[in-house]
Amino acid sequence: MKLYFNPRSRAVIAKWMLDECGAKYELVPVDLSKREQKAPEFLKVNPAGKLPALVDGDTRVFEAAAICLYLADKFPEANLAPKPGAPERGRYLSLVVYSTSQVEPSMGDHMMKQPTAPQRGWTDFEGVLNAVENELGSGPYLFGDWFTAADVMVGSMFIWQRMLGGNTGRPKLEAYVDRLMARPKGLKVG
Ligand SMILES: N[C@@H](CCC(=O)N[C@@H](CS)C(=O)NCC(=O)O)C(=O)O
Repeated sequence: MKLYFNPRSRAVIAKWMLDECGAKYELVPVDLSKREQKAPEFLKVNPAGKLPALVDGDTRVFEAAAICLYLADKFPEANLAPKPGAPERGRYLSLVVYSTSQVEPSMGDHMMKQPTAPQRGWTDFEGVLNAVENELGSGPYLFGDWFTAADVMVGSMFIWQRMLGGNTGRPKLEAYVDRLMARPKGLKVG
C-alpha cells in the first residue's frame, strides 16, 4: 500500500489509521509547496488534487474518511469497526461521515468567525460540540471501551483544532483528545 503523504496535511490522519491497523505501507512524499498534488500523475489517484490518497494494488481511495473506512474493513483483525450487519454499524458509518461532513466545516466556520447558515448542510460549532459530547457519553471512546475508526476521524478533527492553537472549551472533549493523543500510535501535536 502507498500513502501519498505530507506531514503538514490531513494525510497524518490516514497514517494514524494505518498504524492502528498494523498495516505495512510506503509513504510517498508529496510537496504541497511545489503543487505536486496537482500534477497529472497524482490527479489520476485523487482527482481533487488533495492529500491524503491511498493506493492498494488496483484500488485507489481518496478522502480521509473513505480511507479510514476502507482500512478498517481491510484489517478486521485490528477490530476498528463494527462488522456489516452488526447493530453498531449504522452509528459507526454515520460518525465517520459526520466528521468531515459536519464537524470539519463547522469548525472551519468557527475558526474563521463565519456564521453558519443552516442551508450549508452542517450545524454551528456549538451544535457539533453538543452532538459529539452526547455521542461520547461516558466514553472513553465513541463506542465505550471500543476504540474504532470513528474515533480516528472524529478525534482527528479536534486534534487538528488543537494543532492550530484552538480547543473545544469543553473539558470532556479535551479529555477525549488527550486520551486519543496518548495512544501509542496516536497523532501528536507539533
Ligand atoms: N476532505 C478532504 C480534505 C483534503 C484536503 O483538503 N487536503 C489538503 C491538505 S490538509 C490538501 O491537499 N490541500 C492542497 C490543495 O488543496 O491543493 C479529506 O478529508 O481528505
